[in-house]
Amino acid sequence: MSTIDTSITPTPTGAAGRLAAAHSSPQPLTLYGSWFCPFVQRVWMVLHEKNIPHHYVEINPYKKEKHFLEMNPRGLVPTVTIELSDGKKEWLDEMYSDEKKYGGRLLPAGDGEREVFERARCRLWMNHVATRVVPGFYRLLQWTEAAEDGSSKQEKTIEEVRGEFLAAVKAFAREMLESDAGKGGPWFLGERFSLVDVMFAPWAKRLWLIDHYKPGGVGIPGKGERGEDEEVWARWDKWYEAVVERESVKATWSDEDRYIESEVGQATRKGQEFALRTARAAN
Ligand SMILES: N[C@@H](CCC(=O)N[C@@H](CS)C(=O)NCC(=O)O)C(=O)O
Repeated sequence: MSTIDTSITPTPTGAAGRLAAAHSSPQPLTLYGSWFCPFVQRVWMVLHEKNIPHHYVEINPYKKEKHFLEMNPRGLVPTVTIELSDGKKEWLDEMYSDEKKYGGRLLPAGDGEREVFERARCRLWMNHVATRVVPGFYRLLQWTEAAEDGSSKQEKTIEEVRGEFLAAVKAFAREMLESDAGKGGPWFLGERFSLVDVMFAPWAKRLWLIDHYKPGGVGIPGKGERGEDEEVWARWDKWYEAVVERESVKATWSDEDRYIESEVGQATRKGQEFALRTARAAN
């Protein structure tokens, strides 16, 4: 029998609670989400940015209920269902591309050399967020001291894990500072908000959790302590300050104290899942 705790605050609160309430009636597009989930926040932000009609349904992904698994056998949120009239299956930004009806495109559109190049550059950096920033965030947040009996030996020290995460953040900041489009800021593409910002935003908004839980915190050096990286981190500050104030980030954010309780819950669950898997593998 699994001992994994599936209890969690059941509904979004604060601004996110109001947003969910305003989208509580059926629409062709439904987002099954969890208020605490940063991957959900990405999709929720896009729906908000583009003003896409949708139905928001809160779900606890840890309770693998039958109707949820039928929609998504992986049993993960975000899960999006859509009733299509013409069988088109594309991504949200492309499907809702009419800029008169929906918000502006979130990736550079068009076939010109510049647009194609910029689109490819955006995808590269979205991939950087997915493969370096997000895993690095969790490795740091979930880092724990090795158990005294040596049963859960840490391969890396917290300084190493922090260093890897900071290197990924700094590379992102440096790209913004050094690219033609991004250097003036505040967004990755300069004046234009894009999917690259969406990809990173939910974790930027949660950086304080690392400061809350981990000795030494995120470790971004303060002004005047940045040596030759002064300009790079100043560019980071500009992006970070803009992103946490972005309307779609704030509108999809629940009451701050709820995140503490949920992160502890998630980390505990992950720890238990890991222990269960290891136990199974050992048998
Ligand atoms: N990269 C994944 C991430 C989604 C994800 O991990 N969601 C978590 C909540 S933040 C979840 O549904 N967890 C349920 C579980 O692990 O059983 C995806 O979107 O496919």
